[in-house]
Amino acid sequence: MSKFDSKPDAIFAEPLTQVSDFAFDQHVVEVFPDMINRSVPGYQSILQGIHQLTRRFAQADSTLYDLGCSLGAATLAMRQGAQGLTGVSMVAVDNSAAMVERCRLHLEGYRSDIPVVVKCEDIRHTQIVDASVVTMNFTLQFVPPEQRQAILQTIYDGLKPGGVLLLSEKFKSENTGMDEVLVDLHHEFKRANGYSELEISQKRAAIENVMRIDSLETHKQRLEEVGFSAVQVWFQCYNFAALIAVKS
Ligand code: GEK
Repeated sequence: MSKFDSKPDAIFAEPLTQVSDFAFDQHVVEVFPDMINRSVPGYQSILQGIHQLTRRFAQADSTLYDLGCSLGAATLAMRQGAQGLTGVSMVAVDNSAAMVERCRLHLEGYRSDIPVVVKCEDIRHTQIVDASVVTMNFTLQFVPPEQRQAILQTIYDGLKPGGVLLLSEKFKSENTGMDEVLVDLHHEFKRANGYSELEISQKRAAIENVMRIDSLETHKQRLEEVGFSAVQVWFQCYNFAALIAVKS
């Protein structure tokens, strides 16, 4: 699994007079691999799991989707997992032009028989057709909550029988006391990875309006409401979890 080359993330290192909403722009692209590895507990383990689960659930003559692909780390994990299957193609989608441009460059650096189309598109408009594996690795949390169900329905409808959605999200605990514990553990993780108190608090302020997180119960209920028959958390570290949802 590649960690890609990255400059160190120091985006929130200096005090800002006003913290603007977080955007996946060129500055973020430059530091993204460092940022996500130091901020998301278990990120590399989740990529490894996406590789394994794709190996298990990808079907011949189907399409694999990576929605919110950023620089293509999950795209690569999926592509490796599907190696050897016939008739497979991939679609990777992100609505940040800067991410998409860099993602295309990254993917060119790896050889594979499986073609990948990288689209600059809002995942709310992405059509899902003949899919066997659809991944949203920390993307749904950036979609307005009231629009999440419609995306999941489109994914469910576009999956073949036996196909799966691999959904990773930061979540909140429905128990307020426990939520505080999980949030504290995550902040300790960030401190241990070299982020200062200032960086942690400014990033928190920047992301507050753009990333609205649900509880695991809400995620599971929504997945079941759109039709998924089996929903299982397969990874969790603090307030970060990865789920698999199967279409029977
Ligand atoms: C990884 N999956 O490395 N449509 C398309 N893309 C979107 C949308 C949208 N509506 N909203 C946000 N994005 C990756 C990591 S990062 C997670 C995913 C994070 C894109 C956004 O531009 C960004 O590239 C990505 O979703 C979220 O496995 O930074 O916490």
